[in-house]
Amino acid sequence: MSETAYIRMKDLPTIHQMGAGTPMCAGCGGLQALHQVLDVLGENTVVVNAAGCMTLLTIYPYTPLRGSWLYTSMASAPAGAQGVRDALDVLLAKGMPKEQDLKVMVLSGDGAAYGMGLSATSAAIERGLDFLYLVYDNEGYANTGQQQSAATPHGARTSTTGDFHGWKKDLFAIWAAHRPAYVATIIGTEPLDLARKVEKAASMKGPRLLLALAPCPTGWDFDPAETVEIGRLAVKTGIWPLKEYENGRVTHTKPPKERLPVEDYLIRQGRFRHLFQPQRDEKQLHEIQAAVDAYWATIGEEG
Ligand SMILES: Cc1ncc(C[n+]2csc(CCOP(=O)(O)OP(=O)(O)O)c2C)c(N)n1
Ligand code: SF4
Ligand SMILES: [Mg+2]
Repeated sequence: MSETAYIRMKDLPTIHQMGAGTPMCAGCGGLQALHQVLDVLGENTVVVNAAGCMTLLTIYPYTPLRGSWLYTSMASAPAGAQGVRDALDVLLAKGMPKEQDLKVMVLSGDGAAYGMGLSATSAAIERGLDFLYLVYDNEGYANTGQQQSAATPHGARTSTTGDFHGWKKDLFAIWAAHRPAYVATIIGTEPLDLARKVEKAASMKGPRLLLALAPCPTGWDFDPAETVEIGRLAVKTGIWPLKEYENGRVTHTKPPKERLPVEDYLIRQGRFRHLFQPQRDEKQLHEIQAAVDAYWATIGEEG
C-alpha cells in the first residue's frame, strides 16, 4: 500500500468535534460506542465499514475517524479487512517499520454482522485473520428504515414485520463457537467496561469481536435524551449481558446485582408500545421475561 493509498486527515475535525455537523441522529448509541472504541484504539486504525448508518460519517475525501476508512458492501467487510491486512503485511515484509503498522477494524451494523456478512466473517475467523470487528447492534436495518434483521428481538415492531415473533440470533455464541482470540459484548453506556475490553482486544492478535448494543432513538422510537438510561436499563434488566470469551471460557463482567424487570426497559421504547397499549400483552411480556430469566439461570446470577 502506498502512502497515497490511504488518507490520514489529522487536521480535520475528529469524531468528538463533529457535533451538530454530523449527519447522524442525536442520541445515537452506535456512534457513542464507536467514539469510545476509537478513543482507546487511537488513530492508527483502518476502519473497514460495511454499508449502514455509520457510512454517513464519511463524505469523501473527509472522515472524522482520523485514521483511514474503506467502504465495502454489506456482505464483504471481512474480505476487505483481509485485503488491508495483507497489504500491511506485504509492506512489513518489505521493511516498513513496525511502528507504522496499523490495526484493522471492521465496523458494521447488525444487518451485515448477523446476516449478510456472516459467511465472510466465518471464513475470516477460520483463516485466523488478525482483525477487530466492531458491531453496533441497533437490532434492525436502521439506515433503510428499521426493517427486521437477524438481531431483532422478540416482540419488537419493525417496518417489515409489525410485531416480530422470533428470537434474536446469538452472535456472541456463533463467534465463540469458532474459537477466535476474543469475543466481548459492550455498550456505550458502560464506558469503563467497554474501555477495558477494547484495551484487552487491542493487545491481542487474531479475530476479535466487540459486539455493542446500540440504542437507536430513530429505529427504537424513544427520545434521544433517553439513550443513556435505556442503555443502562439493558444491562440492569439482564437483557444485554456484558461478557467476554477468551481461551474457551465465557465470563460475565457486569452481572446485574438485582435484575430489574425487563418491562422497565421495554416500556420506554415505542417499538414495544403495543405490548402495553391499548392493553398489556401478558403473554409476550412473560415470554420475554422468561427468556431473560432462563439465560441467567443457566449461568448463575453472579456470572
Ligand atoms: C446487498 C445490499 N442490500 C441492501 C442494501 C441497502 N442497505 C444499505 S444500509 C442497509 C442497512 C444495513 O443494516 P445494518 O447492517 O444493521 O446497519 P444500520 O443501517 O442499522 O446502521 C441496507 C439494507 C445494501 N447496501 N446492500
Ligand atoms: S438510525 Fe439509529 S443507528 Fe442510525 S444514525 Fe440514527 S440513531 Fe444512529
Ligand atoms: Mg442495524
